[in-house]
Amino acid sequence: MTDLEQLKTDALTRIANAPDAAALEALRIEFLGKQGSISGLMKTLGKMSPEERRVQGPLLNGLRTQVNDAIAARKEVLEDAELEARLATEGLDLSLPAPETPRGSVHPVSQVMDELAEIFADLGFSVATGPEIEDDWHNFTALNMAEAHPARAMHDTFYFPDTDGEGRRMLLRTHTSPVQIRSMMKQGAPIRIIAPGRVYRSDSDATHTPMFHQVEGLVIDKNIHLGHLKWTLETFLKAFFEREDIVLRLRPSYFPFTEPSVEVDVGWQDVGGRRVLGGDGDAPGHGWMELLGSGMVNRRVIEFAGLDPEQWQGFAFGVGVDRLAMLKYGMDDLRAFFDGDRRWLDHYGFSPFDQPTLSAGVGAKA
Ligand code: 2NL
Repeated sequence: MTDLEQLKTDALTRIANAPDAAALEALRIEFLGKQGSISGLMKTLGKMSPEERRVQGPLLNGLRTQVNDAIAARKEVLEDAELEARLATEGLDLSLPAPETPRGSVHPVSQVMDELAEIFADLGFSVATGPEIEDDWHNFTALNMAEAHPARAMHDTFYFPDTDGEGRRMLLRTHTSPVQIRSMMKQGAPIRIIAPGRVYRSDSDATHTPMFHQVEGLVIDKNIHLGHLKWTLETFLKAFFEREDIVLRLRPSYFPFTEPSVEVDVGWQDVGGRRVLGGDGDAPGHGWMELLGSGMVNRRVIEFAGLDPEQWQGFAFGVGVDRLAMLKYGMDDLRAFFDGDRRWLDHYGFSPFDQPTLSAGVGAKA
């Protein structure tokens, strides 16, 4: 027997008898690895005469292929045997619950914004967004807030040191109204939008954070009146709190951007020591809770936004998203909203798979 035949017999026997995957891998390295015996022989081809190479080349290539195939065949046998062994010994209890995959949760503020978008989409409103860094014209002037208005003061509003190209002071928006001004100027009337987002005020205590979330709504069309405002807010609040017995009380108020302005209270009742929204606030043991500000858009604001107030009118409202979330989901500390405490988020967070829908309930909890 030639050396080559000896090597082949030796290799194929040992491969066929390899007891496990590790032993088989060791054999692969021994024969076919970079420093392997067959690889070593392949390297000698280069030093041979052309005649000798013509004979040895096919022999060596054939050997390499045979060894390779033998390893693959043995590997399959070993894997089949291992699977058979596991099937014979391992039991699988299909009645056990699947292990929980770790996943994030939806913050209550985001959940409530999704719920509001869903409810207002059904009423024909689209969602509008805009910059959080604003100029004082869009944030104040266009909303009929005069140069001397107290809300413009440094101790209420975060200003940047610089101005824009037109000399306007730059600031962190104090409400999402500038989004609505921009939408009116860009798309004109009629318009039905909500503007959810972060807003900033220089304020910090147990019930105020310097950043909070607001949703404002705006309708501009022909012949819009307070009745449309009341119906829209009532429909929204009933859908949001998922109660038919929500009762509204409209109180005269003042905002520079609306005329007339109305504060909207919602009736609550005492249920086991807790205030639960619903019912007539004037009934014994009941009360009223202020929930939103609203009104008919001031004609000067319509003018500032480039529309003719003789032709177009409408209503607007604003509500704090953080407060809505606290009321609906029974959270008592506003500051916990922005602490980033995982335990709080695990407790109050929502499943990302549980999208609010009108048919399945906007506030469904996982
Ligand atoms: C509140 C409630 C409110 C508006 C916001 C608004 C927006 C435009 C025009 C007119 Cl573009 N109004 N938004 C209206 C009434 C109330 O917010 O308590 N704010 C201090």
